[in-house]
Parts: sequence; structure tokens; C-alpha cells
Amino acid sequence: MAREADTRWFTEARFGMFVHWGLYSIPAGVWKGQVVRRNWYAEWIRAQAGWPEKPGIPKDEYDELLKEFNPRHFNADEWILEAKNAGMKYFLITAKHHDGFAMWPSKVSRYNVAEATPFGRDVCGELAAACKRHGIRLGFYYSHWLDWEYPGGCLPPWPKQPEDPVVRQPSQEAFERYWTEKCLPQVAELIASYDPAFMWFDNWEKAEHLTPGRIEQLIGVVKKLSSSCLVNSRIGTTWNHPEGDKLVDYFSMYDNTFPEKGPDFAWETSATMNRSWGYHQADFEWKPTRQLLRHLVDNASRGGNFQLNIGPMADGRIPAPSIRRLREIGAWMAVNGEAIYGTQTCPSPEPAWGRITMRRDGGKTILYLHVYDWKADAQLTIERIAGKAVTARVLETGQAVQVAREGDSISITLPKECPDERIAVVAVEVEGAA
Ligand code: FHN
Repeated sequence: MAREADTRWFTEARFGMFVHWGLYSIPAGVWKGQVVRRNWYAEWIRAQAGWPEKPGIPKDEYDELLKEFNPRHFNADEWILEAKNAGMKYFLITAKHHDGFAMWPSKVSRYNVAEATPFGRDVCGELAAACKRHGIRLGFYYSHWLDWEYPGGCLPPWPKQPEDPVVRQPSQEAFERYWTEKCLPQVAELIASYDPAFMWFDNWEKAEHLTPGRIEQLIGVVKKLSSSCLVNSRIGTTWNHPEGDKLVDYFSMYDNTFPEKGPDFAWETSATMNRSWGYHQADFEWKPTRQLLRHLVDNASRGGNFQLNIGPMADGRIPAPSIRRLREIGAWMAVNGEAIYGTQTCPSPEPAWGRITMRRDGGKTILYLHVYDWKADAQLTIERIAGKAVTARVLETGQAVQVAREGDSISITLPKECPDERIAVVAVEVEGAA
């Protein structure tokens, strides 16, 4: 087994949206008046409410949320257009998170949005159709390892913190039943019904239930139905398969992790805008747009993608702080997108003043200098770069920038006018191989 699918669309896209939405969006991080703050992950409320004294919501109590799930403002086109206008090229939705609740009318389990809630609609299907309408690639998050609804699915891998209870995991036999009765058929159903461009599985450590055989089986189910559907490393290859990540199409970093150097194949970082993935009504630690933009540029300059999460509210609306950030990023991308999409890493060392992305275009090369700290008249040097620097201009405004070769480096002089304090881009055209 080896990676064969074409990941070009993915690496060229560089930027996508992640969405965590489900029953947990109703309590939104607060259970019986108590803010759930073990790690601020609102989608973990079923396991973390009452923590540390008495963690966990009994299933019948959690299932009361089913009666309440009726998001009257949900509009798939609005979400997809919000992603598209932010400059994102793909969209990933939690088809099933750890609570085991399916966001499509699954024939495998009645624990799904169409049959078990008054809403009665096919969330995944509506989003798939909207993605198609707006030219956005679709992916599904599927929690294959943890499933807190179906007997035999794995439970929280605790204790992790001193206050965590000891959790007794299901037997291998019980997990096998869950695996063959729910996990594999649901994944097959998702691929057959909606033809996603990629699947995002979720495991982040050594797990005795994710055996090499099971991992191969799951990859096999995906690839048999769609050889072009990409599979991420969080299926468990990193920690649980002797052949490692060469079995998968792209590497997913751990949450909010931005490496100085990524692996030598396609990779991405998924990140939150505040601390939680699902909507958390008491999490006010929102990251500034400048930081989110820098994550995008950092990763792009190092050969990786950025998958930015939003947690819509239970009624289907996207929280205002997320909307503002998406639109600010979109405004930046509208003028600087060419410095992101389809670019490569630059062979010259990473500079102290910012980052460099690069595009080869026939005989010429364009270097995009992402300036993090603009100072009027400052000289910026791009070290160890071949070719003849021809022109340089501020990407947003077109203002000409002075450029010169000095030995094996190119240097530019920044004009007084900084177009964007967060990240301003200067495009330098180089003739011949850079
Ligand atoms: O436990 C999940 C968490 O809820 C969230 O879905 C993130 C997204 O990367 N993945 C797991 C933790 O890493």
C-alpha cells in the first residue's frame, strides 16, 4: 500500500475551512450553568461536563439535545460562500464527531440528524451540493477511533491530566463490532453518497484499537470507492502503523501546531480561531486576524496548508468574531492571493523580516516577500538566490520597489508607504532559475 492519489489540487489550494458542528453546539460549552473548561473543547462536552468532580453526561441526558436540534438559520450556500470569500478553496465538516452523531441521513445508524431531530434535513448533502455550486472541494471529518454512542467505540483516552478519571476502554471484540457495524459502513456511505475530495480522520496517539490491519481496511474502503479521495495521517498511521505516513496522502499536524519545517509531502495545520473547535459561548480568547494571516503565510512558505476552523452556533449562524476574521482574511487574500495559491517554498534561508513564497512561471520566477515588519527605507535581503532580478513592486498597490543584486543575494528597499501593517507583500521578478 502506498500513496498514489494526486494531491496537487490540495497543495495548490493552501487554504481551507474546517467546521465543527453538531449536538454539542447547543450547550456550547456550558452544562447546567457550569462552564466546561477542561481544555475548552466544546465538542467534548459529553465527556467533560462536570469535570473534574463527576465528568460525563449520561447518554439519555445528552440525547435530550436531539429534540432541540433545529437550526432555523442554517443555509449551506451562506457557509460555503463565506469560505469562498475568505479565499478558501476547500471545506471540511464534522460528518460525525466523537459523540457518534451523524450529520447525514445514515442508513447505518438512526442516530442521525435527519431521523433523530426535528430538523430532519441532510446537512452533509446540502453542504455537498453548495460546494459543487460554488466550486469548493468537500471533505468529511469522521471520528473513526472514538465513538461515545455506539457500544464498543473508544472512549476518551484518559487519564491525561491528574484530575482525569481512569477510563476503561472497550474490549477488542466490542470494538470490532463497532468497527464493522458502524464505522466502515458509515465511511462507505459518505463516500458513495457525496463523493468527497478528502477524508479527515482523527487519532492523535498510540491506540491499541487502531491496529495496522484496521487502518489498512479503512483506507481500503475509501480508496475502493474513490481512488482520488485523499486520506489524512490522523487515521493513525503516524503512531499505529509500522509503515507510517507513507500510506496516506497528506499529513495533519496536531491541533494548532505550526512547524518550522514540515514533512516532504503534502501537509496541513488545522487551527482554531479561539480555543474551542465547536462553538463555545464562554470562550472569548479570539486570535487576532494578523496572527491567523501569519499562520497561513508561515505554512505556505514552508510548503504546508492552513485549515481554519469555525464553530457555528446551534441555530446555524456563524459567530460574529469568526465572520469578521473570515472577511478580513478574505480582503487580504483578494489582493495577495497570488502570493499564496500554487506557490512553493523558496530555496533561500527564511529571513528575519518575514517569509518568502515563490512561483516558477516559464523562464521567470516570482518571489513573494511577505513583510511582517515594514520599516520605511529598510533594505531587505533575499540570500543565496540565483537569476537576475528584473522588477519589484508592492503587490497590492503596484508601487515600484527598488531592487538590486549584491553577490549571490538580491536586495530591495522598502518604500515609505506600507499597504498593510499585518503583512505587506512585495513581488520580485527574477529571470532565470531562482
Ligand atoms: O478531539 C478532537 C477535537 O475535538 C477536534 O476535533 C480536533 C481537531 O483537530 N481533533 C481532536 C483533538 O486533536
